[in-house]
Order: sequence, then structure tokens, then C-alpha cells
Amino acid sequence: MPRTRTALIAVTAALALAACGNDDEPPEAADGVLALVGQDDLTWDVEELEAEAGTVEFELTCEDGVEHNLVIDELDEEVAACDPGETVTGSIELDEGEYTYICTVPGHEATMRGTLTVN
Ligand SMILES: [Cu+2]
Repeated sequence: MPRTRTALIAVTAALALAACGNDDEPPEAADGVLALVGQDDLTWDVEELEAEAGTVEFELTCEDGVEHNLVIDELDEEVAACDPGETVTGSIELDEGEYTYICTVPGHEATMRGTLTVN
């Protein structure tokens, strides 16, 4: 029954592709939530973010290899911290202004710096 086998392979390939597609897309920001990924090469996936003043919510994801945290440098306040492979959420009250978000895990800060503009 070569025909049946071909159909099965096609379905499996489609499923595999769908799974890959999800991994490759940047995380979608749900309503007003800023999604940020701490990558294994000690960089952020996004280095510029914008938010409205008030309660700013973050979704922080660590890639599989390294732990990270998210600190608003100007306020010296940690918003969230994730273990490898974990996604966590956190929020912070921010007034209008420009902030720098960093990871303070030793050795990360030099390359993990992004700018958050709050309007
Ligand atoms: Cu880090």
C-alpha cells in the first residue's frame, strides 16, 4: 500500500513544519505584555522596547542553556528572573522616560543591554 504510506509521511512532515514554524517566530506580545528572550549567546532577542507609562508587564524567557534576569538599570530593580528553558512574568511601575534593561547575572551585563522607552 505505497499510497497510504505516502499520505502518512506527508502528514508527519506537515506537523514537523508547524512545530518548527512556532519556534522560529518571535514571541507574540499578548495585550501590552513585552516579550523578551534571554539568549544563550548572552544577548537579548530585542534591544528596543516601548511601553505606556504605568504598570509595564514583561514575559521573560530563558533559552535552554543559560539563566537570566531582567533588571531596570536606572531603578536597580529586578522585574523577573528565569532558569534555563523557563518563561516567567513580572511587572514594574514606570513613569515616562528612557530606561535601560539589563541582565545582572555575572558576565552578562556587557552584552545584555536594551533600551525601553516609556511614553
Ligand atoms: Cu543574562
